[in-house]
Amino acid sequence: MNKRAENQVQRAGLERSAFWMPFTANRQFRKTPRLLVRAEGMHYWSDDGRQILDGCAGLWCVNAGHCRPKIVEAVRKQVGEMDFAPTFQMGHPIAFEFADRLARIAPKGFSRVFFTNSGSESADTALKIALAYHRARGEGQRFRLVGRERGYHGVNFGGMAVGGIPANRKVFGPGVAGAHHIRHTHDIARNSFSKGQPPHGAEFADELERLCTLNDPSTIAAVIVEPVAGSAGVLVPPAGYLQRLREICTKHGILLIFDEVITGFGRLGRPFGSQRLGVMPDLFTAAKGMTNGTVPMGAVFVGDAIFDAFMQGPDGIELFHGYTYSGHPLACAAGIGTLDTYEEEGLLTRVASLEKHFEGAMHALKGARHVIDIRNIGLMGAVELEPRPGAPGKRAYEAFVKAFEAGVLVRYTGDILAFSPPLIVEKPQIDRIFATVRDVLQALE
Ligand code: PXG
Repeated sequence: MNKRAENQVQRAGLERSAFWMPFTANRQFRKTPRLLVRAEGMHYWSDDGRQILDGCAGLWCVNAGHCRPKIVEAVRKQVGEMDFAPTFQMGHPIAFEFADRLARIAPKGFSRVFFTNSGSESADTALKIALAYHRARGEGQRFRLVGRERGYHGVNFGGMAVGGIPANRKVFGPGVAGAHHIRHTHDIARNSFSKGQPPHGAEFADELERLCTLNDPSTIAAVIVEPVAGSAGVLVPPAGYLQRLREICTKHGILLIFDEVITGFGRLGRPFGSQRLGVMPDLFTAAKGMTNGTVPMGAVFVGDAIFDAFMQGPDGIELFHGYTYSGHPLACAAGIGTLDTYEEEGLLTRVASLEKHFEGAMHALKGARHVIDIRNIGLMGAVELEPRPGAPGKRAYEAFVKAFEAGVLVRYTGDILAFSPPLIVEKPQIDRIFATVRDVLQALE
């Protein structure tokens, strides 16, 4: 059977397949499937044999590029040696080794790592650690959790409660009690086409003071924000905004959690976003780039003062929390292979040498058809489109489909196109991504 006929048979099977796809228009997809069958370096290959340049690191996770030999080899070796081992009241050396390697690249004062299996689990774990921390110190009345409009902290109940993307919340009932939100920082009217941190909007952080006044600050346990909001369309924090949040949290004894699931592992030119942005949280989450997307894994990095508070009191289990797969051997092996690759190739700081080029190539789209805003920091950026009247989201979706057909993978959310190529990207590949987007937009209604 030739390739085309094979594809048709495969695709016919998709119509009836059992796979309920996540965050996907399932019926629409089955009529016009996009299937990826192979990946290497900066590229995917589709089932019809086309090479596709990866403009978004899979889903913001494949920071070292695809199928990197050290990572592949580490996982292969581990799966044949020890497939699984529990981490409840026992352990295996590779989990300790990986945690120590992670602590070494974390900002000073974060020498403990709690393993999870995803960004969603990391967000929920961080929120639970915050609640348990206050309780351990005799402040169990702190139960409120504050997130932000347009924030994304995964899809589990805790992350959903503090998350701020309406569609991810609206059909799932009342959720977690005591969840509040401050406003998002997106302000195109004042900050359009900003490069790096936009100048206006530090005062948006003052909404936290209003919540404190309204609810009594001693009832608030934690504030969670993404240093740069990713999923909602790359919303870069205004200059001074995170500093202001930090000050208010410190003043009231509220823990500040950074969700670094996207900003971690080199995306902003430093190992973690906090280091680039110059503001330190009390806890921060990670996932995605932690294993280069190879094996699911996440983590919460815990500030020393918080960990120490748990290590007081009588002997016994200090935190009743964890997952069967916390510190899974395959994930740890993938993670160590990932850190080796990042370190050997200088990927955790490589963005510094690419950022200006990326910024220039993106902002050259100013004036291109439908474009109403462009923003960027590190190796993440967004191009916002004017919504088509009466059909919000359609234009960006069509741009995504057309770019895919033209051999470039981009993300879209609402009417925003998002870009986050692997950190191994070369300048001509950056140029190609944005040249393709320009052509696609030009041809789009
Ligand atoms: N926090 C943040 C900041 C994220 O970006 C999660 C938590 C949840 O991670 P898991 O591993 O549970 O999915 C994320 C995930 C997109 C997109 O298109 C973004 C994410 C996931 C899928 C798609 O922007 N971010």
